[in-house]
Amino acid sequence: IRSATSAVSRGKFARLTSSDLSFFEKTIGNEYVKTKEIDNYTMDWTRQMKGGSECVLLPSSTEQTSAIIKYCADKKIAVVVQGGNTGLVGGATPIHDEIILSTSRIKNHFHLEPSSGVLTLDSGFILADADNRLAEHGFMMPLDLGAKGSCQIGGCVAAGAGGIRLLKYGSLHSHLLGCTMVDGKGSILNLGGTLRKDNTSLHAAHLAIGSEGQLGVVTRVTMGVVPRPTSILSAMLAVSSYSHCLRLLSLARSKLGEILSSFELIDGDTMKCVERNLPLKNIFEGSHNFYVLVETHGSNADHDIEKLNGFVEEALGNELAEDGVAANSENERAHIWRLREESPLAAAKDGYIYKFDVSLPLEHFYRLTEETREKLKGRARVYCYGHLGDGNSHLNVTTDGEDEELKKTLSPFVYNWVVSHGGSISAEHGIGQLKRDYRSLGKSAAEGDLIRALKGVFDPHGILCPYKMIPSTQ
Ligand code: 2HG
Ligand code: ZN
Repeated sequence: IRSATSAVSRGKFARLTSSDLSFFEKTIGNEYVKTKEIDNYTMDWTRQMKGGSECVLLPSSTEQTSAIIKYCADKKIAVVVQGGNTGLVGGATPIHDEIILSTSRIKNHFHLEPSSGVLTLDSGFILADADNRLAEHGFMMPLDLGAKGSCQIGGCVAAGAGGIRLLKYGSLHSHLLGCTMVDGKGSILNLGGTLRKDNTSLHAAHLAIGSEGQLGVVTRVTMGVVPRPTSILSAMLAVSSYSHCLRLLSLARSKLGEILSSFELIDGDTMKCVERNLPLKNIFEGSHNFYVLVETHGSNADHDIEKLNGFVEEALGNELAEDGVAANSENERAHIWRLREESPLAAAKDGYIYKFDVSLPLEHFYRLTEETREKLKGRARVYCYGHLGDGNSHLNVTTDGEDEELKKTLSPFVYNWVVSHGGSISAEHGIGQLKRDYRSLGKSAAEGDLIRALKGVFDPHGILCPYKMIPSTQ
């Protein structure tokens, strides 16, 4: 098990003592201070990273969180904050012996204001559970992702999660109105508010988005939610070339307009991998070079069906697509989504996996896959799937076993390629520990200085999630 891209030495933090444990037990109750069977917390979801923490704390409120962090700041105990532990870059996984503060029990408060569609909820609510509760009132969480059954809303904010319908609804920056955050001194910060419009100050709550627990622990979130679409339609198209995929994206934008909610890509090698490694069949006969999954969210089924059929007919008519299937039932819809959402699982079953999550201008999007494939010919399998509509490629490379040479050379190759083509080395998964060595690539020195200064304001002792995205100011 690796702990990071490169080894990092332990900071000058205090070692946990039995009197620390007694304080925690007194503050949150014995049963919520776990010291045994904590592998599910010390190891990341991909089971590739593991830290040596000796305890997990499960506070149930902002106040308990504040008491813990205040104590840790006083004693210089390092803390890593963890939500549903579904991240892909080890941001919530300890590296050395940081104690783990889990937000799983902070899930009491849930309040929807139905006239405005403003929701305030505690950070430990699981995304799918929150969404199900909203469904009863005709609302929906604007974000959706494969990990929805386990990821928590606080973790989504801290990770800056993107997902599969960002194309229509926008990122969390479009929705977050306020949050409660416990900073690295243990102070409770109520940032922003509940209003959709409030330009009376800097939008400080937005600093929580993508902060990876390094500025504070998000304990409560206020966000705008969206009307639940009453008509959801999906279609999959088989496509011969990447340039045709791009032309289909333009066609989808013009033909589907405001109802276009997802435009996802699966390349031919990924589809073969899905069929080889999972009990899941392609919906098309024969193989194709690319597949795009299109989804619409609207409020009038007749109108949406007409639009989607018009799009598919035109795509087939002018030969932008080789084949096309519009899902006719909930089962068919689920099937085509499984092909896309289980692509990461299929790739992981190949053996050893090197994962990337990059943003690229669309003209370069697929060239990265082609050049990586060319470079690794005969040595590795290269897959590309992702959110084409957002310019977000999930490039995944697999080998039968761990390849030391590839581990050293592949990331620098991919990241330098991405930055030199105007992209970003992390589109939606973050930096965490996996990309720490590359965190300044493509960013100006001035931006780095500003972020380090902010870290110093929020967490002057550097105890929150050390060794990761923001270098310690200590
Ligand atoms: C997805 O879009 C997730 O499926 C995971 O962001 C991507 O694991 C991956 O490569
Ligand atoms: Zn993704």
